[in-house]
Amino acid sequence: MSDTFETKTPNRRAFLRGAATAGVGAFAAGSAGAQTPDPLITETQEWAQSFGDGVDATPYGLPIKYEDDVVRRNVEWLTADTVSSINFTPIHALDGTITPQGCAFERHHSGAIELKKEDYRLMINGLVDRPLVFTYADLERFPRENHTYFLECAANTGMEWAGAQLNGAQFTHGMIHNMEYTGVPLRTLLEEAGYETAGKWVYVEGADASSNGRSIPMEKALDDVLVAFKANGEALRKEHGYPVRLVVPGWEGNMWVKWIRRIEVMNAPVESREETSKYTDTLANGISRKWTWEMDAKSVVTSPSPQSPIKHGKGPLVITGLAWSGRGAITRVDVSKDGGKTWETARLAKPGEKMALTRFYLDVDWDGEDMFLQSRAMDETGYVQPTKTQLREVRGLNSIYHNNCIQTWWVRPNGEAENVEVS
Ligand SMILES: Nc1nc2c(c(=O)[nH]1)N[C@H]1C(S)=C(S)[C@@H](COP(=O)(O)O)O[C@H]1N2
Ligand SMILES: [Mo]
Repeated sequence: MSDTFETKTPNRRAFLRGAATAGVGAFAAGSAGAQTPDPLITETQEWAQSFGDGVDATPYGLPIKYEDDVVRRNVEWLTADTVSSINFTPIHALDGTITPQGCAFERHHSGAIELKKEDYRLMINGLVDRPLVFTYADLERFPRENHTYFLECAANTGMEWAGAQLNGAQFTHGMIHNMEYTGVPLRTLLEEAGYETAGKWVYVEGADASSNGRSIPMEKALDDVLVAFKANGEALRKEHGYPVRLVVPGWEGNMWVKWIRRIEVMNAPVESREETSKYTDTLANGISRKWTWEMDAKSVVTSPSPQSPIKHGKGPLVITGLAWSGRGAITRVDVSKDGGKTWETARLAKPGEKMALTRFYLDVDWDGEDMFLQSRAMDETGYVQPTKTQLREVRGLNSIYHNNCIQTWWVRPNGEAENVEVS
């Protein structure tokens, strides 16, 4: 099969037609030149000689053992311990756009807590007519909505500012996940409490020891923020804030407070730790820029990539990746095979959705030569994902957060890929 691939394929469709006749046809005719019979086809296999598992063998299903390398991973040297740490989504091994909760990256400042629904309370206080406390059961009685959004930690790709560092899309770009959330608009709860016109901000905090408090402008709070209790149809996992978390579409992950316990309506921001000494961007002149809430448009080729090398040799190759923007929908993604000299427009699996991951594909006939693979996202505001050089011109070299530059994978003739910098 791979021979046919490499020698006789002027284009993909011709290859697929050729395979159908050369392979299956030759067997049916028993013609000379047919390969050794394939026992996987001609012999009754072990799995067809006895019964498989009955229903209920696994009341809540897990991925099959052959996929057990598709897991979250952390980078040990990044943090001193795993309680205040981060791990990464295996984006190199996933397809489509929805991230299963079981492998969606986690970021905790003081560990993932266990909080029962019965013990859950959500307080709204401050500049409101009626301070209120909701139980979980109360929240379930408000009209709900479903929306799919990405959450990206502001530190995603943060280790790559000075040069190519981590070898894999999981590690360079895996502080992201994309889920379908079910929840109550924060606006509904604020209206229930009767927010006052002097209330220009909300301060949101979690029930964990870190509390992770953040100030959010009232305009955003009333726009699309959700108080969510389901993700991808099921209860939130403990690590993502069970039983209730905040969803702040398009804005940096730190604002998506997990185990949310209190929302205070205020006339000014709190200037908490998480919005001053952290999650600000130190510019070249040493001055730190604050309030960079929106995540700029960004993309990455997820395969081929260092953890997902090409194993089939030259010929038809599916190049794929993810694109997203905190300012709206992705409208276009370009892919370069030569480090940004020339670009081809990729195919979007479906039209980009606002503040959600978009899957792109570029189906190519690989000549087996070196490639410097890049992707470049554009969003509906006309914003184009910058190169690393363009980003450094504005931001200098002291930044950690909000690195949305174009990524390069050097794919070699043997199919292996490496993180390199082509700025
Ligand atoms: N209560 C609380 N909320 C939190 C955090 C936290 O440590 N505690 N971490 C924040 C950060 S920095 C990020 S990036 C996201 C991560 O969400 P996830 O763990 O579901 O991926 O949650 C945010 N919300
Ligand atoms: Mo984060």
